[in-house]
Amino acid sequence: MIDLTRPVVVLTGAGISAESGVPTFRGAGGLWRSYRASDLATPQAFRSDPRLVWEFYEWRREVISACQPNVAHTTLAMMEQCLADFTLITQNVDGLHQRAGSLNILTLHGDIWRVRCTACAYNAVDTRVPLPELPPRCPTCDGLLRPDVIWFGEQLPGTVLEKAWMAAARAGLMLVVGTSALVQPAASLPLVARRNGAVIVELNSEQTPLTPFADIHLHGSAGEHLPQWWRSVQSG
Ligand code: BJW
Ligand code: ZN
Repeated sequence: MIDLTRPVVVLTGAGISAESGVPTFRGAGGLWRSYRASDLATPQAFRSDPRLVWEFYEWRREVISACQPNVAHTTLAMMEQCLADFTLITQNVDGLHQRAGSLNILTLHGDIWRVRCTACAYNAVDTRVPLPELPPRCPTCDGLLRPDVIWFGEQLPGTVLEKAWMAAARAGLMLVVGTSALVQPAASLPLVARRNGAVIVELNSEQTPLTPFADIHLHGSAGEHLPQWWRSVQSG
């Protein structure tokens, strides 16, 4: 059933980083102070209180900087080394896939370690924790900087989304790990793959709206099941 000679595409969400200690969005750790993460990850929240939103991101950056990639991240990096046609699509902004050694990554929702200016084209990596001033200002025009991530209601970067869509459409196997499969357009990618004949394998500690459409649902933690699944697939 699993044909590794055809293109393999993996879509990941917050659940893959949970065992590294990064809180998920909709799980128990998804609250910061009394705010839901999904209420702060919006342009409206940033417009009305940029400092509050930056304090949320400062906290996330601090938590993530203390985390290490886990065995699920490293398994995906190994898969990339072994397979001729492999694409990793992630909704995560934490940079743990990159730190685990994955190379061909499409980051749908941006990167928490980059900042960009709300007034000019300035866009740069900034890994300082903590940042020297909050909210940070643009070194070029003194405008307000924001995290270089995609918030609700914002368009995903066109070229990245186009590449992800094309990868999904030509996939022979799509592995979906640790996402609630609620947030569009990422949640549609496995359905695009399925419509074009891909086998869908979902790995999640819970059922999701994707579960009824998956050919295989592996129920449990990514850290335990992903390496196990990869060993079993490799040994045929
Ligand atoms: C484990 C585990 C373990 C735990 N092992 N598993 C069509 C219909 C309805 C609405 C829309 C639509 N099209 C667009 C929208 C609006 C919106 C949307 O989808 N809303 C829905 C919620 C209803 N989408 C957008 O606004 C997107 N923009 C867009 O489409 O533009 C065009 C447009 C705009 C407006 C209208 C129409 C079109 C942009 C979405 C951007 C999402 N941004 C965020 C924040 C990023 C920055 C940051 O990190 O701060 O991205 S929100 C947040 O959700 C973050 C995540 O990447 C994303 C997905 O979350 P994820 O990864 O699934 O995490 P969780 O926590 O939800 O789930 C974790 C899962 O892991 C769970 O299932 C656990 O069981 C599991 N798990 N531990 C295995 N150890
Ligand atoms: Zn600027």
